[in-house]
Amino acid sequence: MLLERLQINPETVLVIREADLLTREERLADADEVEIRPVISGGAPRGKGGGPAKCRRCGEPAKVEVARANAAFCADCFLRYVRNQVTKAIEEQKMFSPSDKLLVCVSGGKDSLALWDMLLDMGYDATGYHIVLWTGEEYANESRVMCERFAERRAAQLVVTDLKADEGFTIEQIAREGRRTPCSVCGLTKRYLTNYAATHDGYDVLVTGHNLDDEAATLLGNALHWQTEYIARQMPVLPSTNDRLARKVKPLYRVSERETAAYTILRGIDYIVEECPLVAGNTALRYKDALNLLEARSPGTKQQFFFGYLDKAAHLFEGADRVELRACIECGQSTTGEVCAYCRAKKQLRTPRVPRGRRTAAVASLDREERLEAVGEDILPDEPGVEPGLEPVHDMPSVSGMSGTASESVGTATHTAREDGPL
Ligand code: Q46
Ligand code: ZN
Repeated sequence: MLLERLQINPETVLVIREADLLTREERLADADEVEIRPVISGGAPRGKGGGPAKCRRCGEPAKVEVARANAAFCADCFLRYVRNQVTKAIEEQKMFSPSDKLLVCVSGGKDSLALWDMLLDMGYDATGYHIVLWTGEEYANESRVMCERFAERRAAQLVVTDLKADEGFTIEQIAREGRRTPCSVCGLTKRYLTNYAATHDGYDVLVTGHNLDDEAATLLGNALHWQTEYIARQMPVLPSTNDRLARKVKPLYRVSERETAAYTILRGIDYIVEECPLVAGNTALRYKDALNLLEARSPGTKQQFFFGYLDKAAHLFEGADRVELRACIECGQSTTGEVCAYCRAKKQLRTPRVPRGRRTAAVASLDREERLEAVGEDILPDEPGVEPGLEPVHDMPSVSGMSGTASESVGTATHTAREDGPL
């Protein structure tokens, strides 16, 4: 009723009262204070006859409704349901084994922290990796704090790269100078730095927090533009094809954004609720919006779309992403040309501004090259205009010579750029 009165689609939010989740049947007292937290996506069934929903597994009053599974769960059974989805993803897709060293990209957002939490609970050797992107002062500080607090609480190892201190630029600066779209450079930077960290610091697998909503939105964007080479790369596992490319996996691809949000709340994990200040430029949002409309009318649409692609269509695109790779002459990372897109982008930051009339053409041509490279090196944008996950796995370094140093005091480590680096 409250949500109806506020004209809020209940499928896109979670209602929280004193760190507890409320289902839509629960009544509020006048004195109750509730938080209506936007989480995007999801859905919910009512109990039989319109009564309160019961947990499908144990029959206790439900806490979380999962419309796409036509089910509702109590807190314990919901956590179990989410973990089962992740276990199924890891096992069915042969993502990694208990002996592998995992590097988990963490942004401070709900998806990546929920995933890190689950992997640690499952007993994996999972180190977190956070890049301070500086898409906004406050946002950057808070995101880092969320990751550090989580690492401390779980006594887990966290590696941090500070873009400003270690690489000499900030995404906010790029947004301000207007030479490139922030999300385009940000996506490129994250892919480059995560790949660097994974391949140079001895990790077997790079793990990202892309969820079902992210994957369905990316697939929709790619299908609308028939970007077959990007469609071919939209798999939950991207194998390493050479020692400069990390194996990448997405264990949350079976879990929706609303479900990871509910998981973090029920587990008492603090995450950064605010969106990245530069998110307005993220074109994946419009595909997410479109899918949310469909999901609200037909729960299960996103799952049907993405799982259907994996089961029935992915094999049709096999090989569409094949390109010849070589080592970047500047940094040694894989690239389709002489100089990789990251090195080119960094150089461009140092060059004089493009005259106003020529700026569009210059930016467009660089983006086009990057898009071509993305097919081969997977360090660049996943697909034109569609940035990976809204969650900054947010969704990172591989310049030969970069090094990581562990900080003993808080269990974190910082990558530092080499002094003779491209910047
Ligand atoms: S962090 Fe970066 Fe996202 Fe912010 S600037 Fe865009 S890509 S929105 S996933
Ligand atoms: Zn390079």
